[in-house]
Amino acid sequence: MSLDDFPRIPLLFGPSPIHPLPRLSEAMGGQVEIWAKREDCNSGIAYGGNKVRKLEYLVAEALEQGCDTLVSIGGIQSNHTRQVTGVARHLGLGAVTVQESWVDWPDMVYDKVGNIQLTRILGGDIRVDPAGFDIGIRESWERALESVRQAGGKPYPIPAGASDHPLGGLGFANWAREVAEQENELDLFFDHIIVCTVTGSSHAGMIAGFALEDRDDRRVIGIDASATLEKTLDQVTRIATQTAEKIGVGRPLRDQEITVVPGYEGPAYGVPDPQTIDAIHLAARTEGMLTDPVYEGKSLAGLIGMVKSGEIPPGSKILYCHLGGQPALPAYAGAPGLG
Ligand code: 5PA
Repeated sequence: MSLDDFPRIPLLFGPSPIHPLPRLSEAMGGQVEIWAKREDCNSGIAYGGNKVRKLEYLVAEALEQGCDTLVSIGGIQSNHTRQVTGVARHLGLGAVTVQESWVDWPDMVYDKVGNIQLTRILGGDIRVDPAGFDIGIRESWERALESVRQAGGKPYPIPAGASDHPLGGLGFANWAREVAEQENELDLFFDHIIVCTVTGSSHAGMIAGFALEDRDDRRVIGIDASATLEKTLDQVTRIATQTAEKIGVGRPLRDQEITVVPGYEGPAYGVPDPQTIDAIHLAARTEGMLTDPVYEGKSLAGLIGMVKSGEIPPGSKILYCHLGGQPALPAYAGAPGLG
C-alpha cells in the first residue's frame, strides 16, 4: 500500500505556502534560517488549519460509507470542531460536536467568541459538556453518535483532533511529501521541522511521511502543548507506527524519529505562560505572523528555546509548521499581553 491508494477529497487551496522568516531569524541572532509552512491559510473552509488537511482522508471514507453527519469532540475553543463543522457544511453534511471544558479560563467571553462563535455561525449542533481535558475516547462523544443514530441519521465518528483514527495520520504524511516537493522547487533542505503536538496525528503523520525518505539528517521535533506528555507521546508513537505501516514504510520506526519535547506547555493545556506570550509577540512584531496562546505560541516558544540553548545548532535550516489556531485569540483578550 502507498499513500496514493487512499481516497482523498481535496479541501485545500493546493500545497500550503512555504516562506522565509528573515526578520525573526535575525532577531534570534542570525545563526539559523527559519521558514514557515502555513496550514493556517491552507483552505478557504472556515479559516482552514491542520484538521482540514487531515479531514481530506476521513471525509472520503465518510462519503464512501454514505454517512450524513460528522460527529466529533474538543474543548470550548476547539479549532478542530470549527474545522469539522466547516468541512461538513462544505460537503452538505450535518455536524455534531461535543465541546468540553478543557480549559479553566476566566475570560467572560471565552464561551462566546472565537472558535465557538464561528462554529455556531456555521450552524453546527454544539453539545456543551462539563468534562475536563483528555485526548482519549469519551462517553459524551459515544452518546452524541448514538443520538444521531436514534434520529435516523448515519454518523461518521471523528475522535479528538481527528487523531486516534485509522486514517488520522495520512493528512500529514501527505504534508511530508509536499514539503519534499517544495524543497526540490526551492533547492533547499530543512534539517529541522518544528510542530506543535497535542492529540498527535499532525506530528505522527509527518514522522511516518518522512520515514519513507529514510534519511537520518532530518529531525522532526514535536513541541508538547498538552501538558499530559506521556499520553501524547504514547499517542504519537502509536499513530506514527500505524501510519508508517499503512503507507508502506516497510521497517520499524527508530526511537530517534519520535521526539516530543516538554518544557513549553505552560501551566496547563490551554493556558499560556510568559514565554508563550513572548513568542507570540516576537513573531507578530518581526514578521506580522500571528500565533495563538494554546498551540502555536507554545511551539514557537519551543523553537526559540531550542535555538537559544543550542539544541538546534547554528547553521540549521528550520521549517516551522504553523498549524493554525488564531481564531481563539479573541477568547484570550484577558491574558496579559494579548488584550
Ligand atoms: C491543534 C490541535 P494535533 O492535535 O494534531 O497534535 O495538533 C495540535 C494542534 N495547532 C496544533 C492547532 C492550531 C491545533 O488546533 N487542536 C485540537 C482542537 O480541538 O482544536 C485537537 C486539539
